[in-house]
Amino acid sequence: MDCLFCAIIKGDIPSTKVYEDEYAYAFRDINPAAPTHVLVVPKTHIASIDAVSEENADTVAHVLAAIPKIAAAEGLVNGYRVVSNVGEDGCQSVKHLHFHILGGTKLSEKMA
Ligand code: DGP
Repeated sequence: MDCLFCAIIKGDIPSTKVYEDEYAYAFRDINPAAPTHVLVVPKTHIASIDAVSEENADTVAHVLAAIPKIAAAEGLVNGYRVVSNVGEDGCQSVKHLHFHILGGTKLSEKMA
């Protein structure tokens, strides 16, 4: 399967890693939308939140559990935002589930 984030996880495409464990990989977004912009992804291919099921929910829970650890390591003591775009209307450009961690400044109140 031709997946950009699978290639990043494998190390075939370079990335700036900020965190890794058995289930999750996190790296800096190439086009940061905030002073801190990290992408957290499952190591196994899941297309989006729309593909989350009973079968992969444990993996997704592990990925979510990595987020506060990454936020703490990034010094986001004042809070942050977690975003996951889904599908065409959600403007998801990479079809591998990812959570954007955005922070390091006061973010816009506007959500969409
Ligand atoms: P989304 O639009 O929600 O699917 O977010 C995809 C994000 O992935 C977008 O913010 C830019 C980022 N991105 C795309 N290609 C690369 C890449 O090759 N390396 C890194 N680090 N980030 C990428």
